Amino acid sequence: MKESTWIWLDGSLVKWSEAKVPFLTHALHYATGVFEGIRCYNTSEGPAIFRLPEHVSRMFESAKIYLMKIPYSREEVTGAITKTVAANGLDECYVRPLAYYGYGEMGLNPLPNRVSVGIAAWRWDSYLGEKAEREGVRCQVSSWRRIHQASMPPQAKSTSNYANAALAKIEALKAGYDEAIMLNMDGMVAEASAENIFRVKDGIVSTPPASAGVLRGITRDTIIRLTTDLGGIEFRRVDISREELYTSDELFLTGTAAGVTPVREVDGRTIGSGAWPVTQRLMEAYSNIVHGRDKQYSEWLTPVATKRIETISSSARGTTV
Ligand code: PPE
Repeated sequence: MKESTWIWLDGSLVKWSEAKVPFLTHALHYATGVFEGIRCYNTSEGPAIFRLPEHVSRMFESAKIYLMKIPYSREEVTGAITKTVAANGLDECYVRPLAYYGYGEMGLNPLPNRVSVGIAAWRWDSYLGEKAEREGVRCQVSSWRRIHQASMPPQAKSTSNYANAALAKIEALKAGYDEAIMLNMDGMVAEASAENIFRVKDGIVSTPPASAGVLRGITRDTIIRLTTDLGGIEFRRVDISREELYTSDELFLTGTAAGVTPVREVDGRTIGSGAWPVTQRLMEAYSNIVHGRDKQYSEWLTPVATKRIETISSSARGTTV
């Protein structure tokens, strides 16, 4: 991990190495946290965060599902995110806000504990490997099923959901694959461990609906919008079966961390002919948007006035949100 300098913790910037939590932090034991994954990209007009309001809204919605009260307003969290990116002097980075139940009482009821918020930002370039974008990734359909909405809310981006995702990811990596694709309890395709999935067949682009138990990805939403805006691409939100994965002309994954990544193989079956013209078109459009080269989407970018901070005097600490 490429460490940066500052982490925002409950209202102030603290040194990366000093951003520590007590061992009996509730969320550490019971996974009572909600989080986001956001990216900041370099544009010709300086660094800009992609779809920041949508990410902040999703975090507050995740908290609402869990009856968690984030002790800051959306505006304060938004301001704290841009401040963290700016203070670290980063032009391209990944941003991780986390709201979690802190130290106080043990036991399953999280409500007596204080809700803390932390925000880290660091350089995180390739998520699925250096060659993923160029060569595509190899996926395994997991033996672990995606959590069902009757047990856990899959649309909340909660830390607890990622124990399920981690089991699938570990299994795929140990079997020599790059990523896991999870089916839902009905046996239909849900999503990858940290990405949504899209299929291209006979020129039609499709992705499973939210009811398949997927996280409503913001990259997914961006790609859906692009299928309309680019023209000549038909889009459908439909359930996808396991065998439809194998017989796709193209498959690709979408996520903030992974971007838009082609899938080259699933369970030993090569996908399509090994060329991905539709995926490539969407990848290029996505890259132009996030890097501010397509002005039509400039409202999706929140500029950050980078102002690297070297030290913070103790009197300045804790004074600002
Ligand atoms: N599904 C899951 C399960 C998921 O974790 C992500 C994001 C997505 C879909 C795509 O959502 P979006 O980023 O809004 O397009 N996964 C985040 C966490 C990755 C991590 O390892 O941590 C991410 O990409 O930031």
